[in-house]
Amino acid sequence: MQKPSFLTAQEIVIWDKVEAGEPLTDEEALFLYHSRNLGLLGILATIVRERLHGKIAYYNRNFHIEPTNICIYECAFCSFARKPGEPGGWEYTPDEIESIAASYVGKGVTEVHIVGGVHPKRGIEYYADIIRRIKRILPGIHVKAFTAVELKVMCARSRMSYREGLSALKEAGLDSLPGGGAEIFHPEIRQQICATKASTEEWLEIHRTAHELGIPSNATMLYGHIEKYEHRIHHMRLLRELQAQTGGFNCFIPLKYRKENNALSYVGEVSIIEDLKNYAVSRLYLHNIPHLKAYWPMIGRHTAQISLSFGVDDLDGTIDDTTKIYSMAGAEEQHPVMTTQELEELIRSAGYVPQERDSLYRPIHTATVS
Ligand code: V47
Ligand code: SF4
Repeated sequence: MQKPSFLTAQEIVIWDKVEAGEPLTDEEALFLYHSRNLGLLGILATIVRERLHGKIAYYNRNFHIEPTNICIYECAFCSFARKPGEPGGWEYTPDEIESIAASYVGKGVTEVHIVGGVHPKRGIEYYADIIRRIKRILPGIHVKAFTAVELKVMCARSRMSYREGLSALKEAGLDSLPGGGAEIFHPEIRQQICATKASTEEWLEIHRTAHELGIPSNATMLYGHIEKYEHRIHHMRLLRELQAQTGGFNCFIPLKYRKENNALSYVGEVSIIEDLKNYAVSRLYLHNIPHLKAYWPMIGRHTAQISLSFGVDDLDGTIDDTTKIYSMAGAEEQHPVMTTQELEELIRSAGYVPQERDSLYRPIHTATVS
């Protein structure tokens, strides 16, 4: 692409690095976060996005199971968790989870995403049984399950090391890990928003172990609350470093903090401009993580559509209304569901080419029935 003539000296240096595919420094990422030139951020992120994926925008057909919202922790940003016996809490039995899975037989879904609260009593054996039951009902399904925060506690309950716990779950049919629980890695912020759950080092160790066992994973970042740009860059630097060692991250997912019904409500929410800026800087800084996902139930379908021009190449899935984490926190999509046709139309009308993918980003050309 022709370099515009109005760029400043520092913008020219960054433009040249982006075109050459060189990693940006922390200072350059900070400079971009402070830039008011949103158009330039979109162009730069699009150079990287199109080098990696052309005009393709991926989506998949998935559904969510949130086995329980009973949780031993009290993260300041969470609207979802309840203590045992508190109104609004739920715990599905394994039979109920089986019936949820059974309701998707023949519907062409390729992935189940399982994330929930950190239950005080359940260990690896319980969750391995759930995975086995789901795979018996939907044999072809990819099971992307359990954040590092959940895994830490279930391994401890079963007196297993991370390696032993993850190996047992893999044996039962676990295919990949979702990226949740990462929040913000910097200790100044982590201490204030989720002091007691898995630490940064534990989160990274669990993902490293998964990668070593051949279990790929995603990584998230909860942004737009009390953190500063420096904390976001520190977060992404740790991910970039682990990725350089293992190559196990498929995808990065920035999660916008939503403010309803939680203890951080007083900080409010950031603007859509901030969301787009954050996608662009993530795409530019995380040069070694192949995919950038806009999680549309969180930001709404229209912002997700614009995000395709700010570095995003994946709109996640045709999520059924089975996820409550974001609707309870005030996301616009109270019952998030989009059909394949709706998602494809959303992508096409933004000037991109829809491509259904499996959980490892391999194209699916015909409907797969599980
Ligand atoms: O870690 C909780 C977030 C995460 C709020 O891997 C909130 O494809 C915003 O793991 N505002 C769990 N975010 C979700 C998760 C996930 C989500 C999407 C895609 C993938 C993937 C994984 O939900 C938590 C936390 O960061 N969260 N409360 C809130 N009020
Ligand atoms: Fe529990 Fe997760 Fe909510 Fe924290 S974010 S309170 S770990 S459900």
